[in-house]
Amino acid sequence: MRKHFFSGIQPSGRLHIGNYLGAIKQWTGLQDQYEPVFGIVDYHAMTVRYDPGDMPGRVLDAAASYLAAGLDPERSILMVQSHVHEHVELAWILNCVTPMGRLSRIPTFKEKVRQNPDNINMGLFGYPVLMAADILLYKSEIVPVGEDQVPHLEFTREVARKFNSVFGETFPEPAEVLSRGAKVLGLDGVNKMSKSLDNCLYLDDSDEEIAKKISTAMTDPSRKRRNDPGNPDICNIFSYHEVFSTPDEIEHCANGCRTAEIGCLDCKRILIAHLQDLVSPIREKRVELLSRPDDLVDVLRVGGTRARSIARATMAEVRERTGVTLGRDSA
Ligand code: AQP
Repeated sequence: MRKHFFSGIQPSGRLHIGNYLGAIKQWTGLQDQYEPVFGIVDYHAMTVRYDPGDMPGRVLDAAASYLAAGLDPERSILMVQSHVHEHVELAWILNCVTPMGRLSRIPTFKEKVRQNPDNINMGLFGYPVLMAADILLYKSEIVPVGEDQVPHLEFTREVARKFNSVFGETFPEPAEVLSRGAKVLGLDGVNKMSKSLDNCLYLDDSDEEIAKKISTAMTDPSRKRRNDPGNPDICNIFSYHEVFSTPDEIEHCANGCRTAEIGCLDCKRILIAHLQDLVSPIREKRVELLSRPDDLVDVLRVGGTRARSIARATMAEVRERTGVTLGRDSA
């Protein structure tokens, strides 16, 4: 039997190439070795202000992106987090073995507080605990994620260890699996590419939008004129080349930039072609999938049922260990 692991993306906006490289691309390669659970984590997306009327559309949109980018609902379990209540039940139990001081030191919390100063809520504070529950509910031994999630994985291991030491061996300590492109910077060249910062190349951008965004994106800030030699090491566009271009193209761009033989636009043209090749088929497939929303809902419903049966087994064990079984039905 294939082992499970859980990984997910928030339906907090359109998915972007950071989500693709940090998560979805790796996921597609793990579908034979494991029976993965890929969640659309809507409870996580509630930690910032949102319009409830938008949520169903965002979930559908994420499902279409998952499928269009190559996830196969036969080999994987595609589900919505809120369809499996055990996620929040386990999160509560894990809350009770989590020191508050440890949570307050997590860098992503500090970052979100900076971004949402007027809405610092308990959900935001406890976000890593819910994420630990997502992962541990399926007894994940690995979790493919982008670099920004490494502190959350470290925290998840600590929570698993704490639970095991208090209540007995129950959870494995999951390891993060990072890909090439585990940290994609946004088009601003400063922050990580992020839905909420809208500094993204989206998986549904048109060829024209891709060309426009890359043509106007920041490069090496010290290269002011075409004839100035540049430094690829501090150029955001070059960091994209390192992920998307061939070794020959990377060398051509690095040397051409350092010697000023090529200008930023020459370098960008090569990148634009690669990005258009990546995004076009995903965009077209998404349109086709979104024209059949009922089929997408069916995929999520079936995935929810499959995920629930794994989650129920784990929670039965967790309730046993924590002593909350008296008078309960087994489910
Ligand atoms: N820029 C990135 N580079 C590499 N990987 C990334 N991921 C996100 N951004 C990058 C990876 O995508 C997965 C899901 O992320 P998420 O949507 O659940 O949360 P996030 O990391 O907070 O993504 P965003 O776009 O920044 O969302 P908002 O703006 O709503 O907070 C994770 O595996 C993540 O590593």
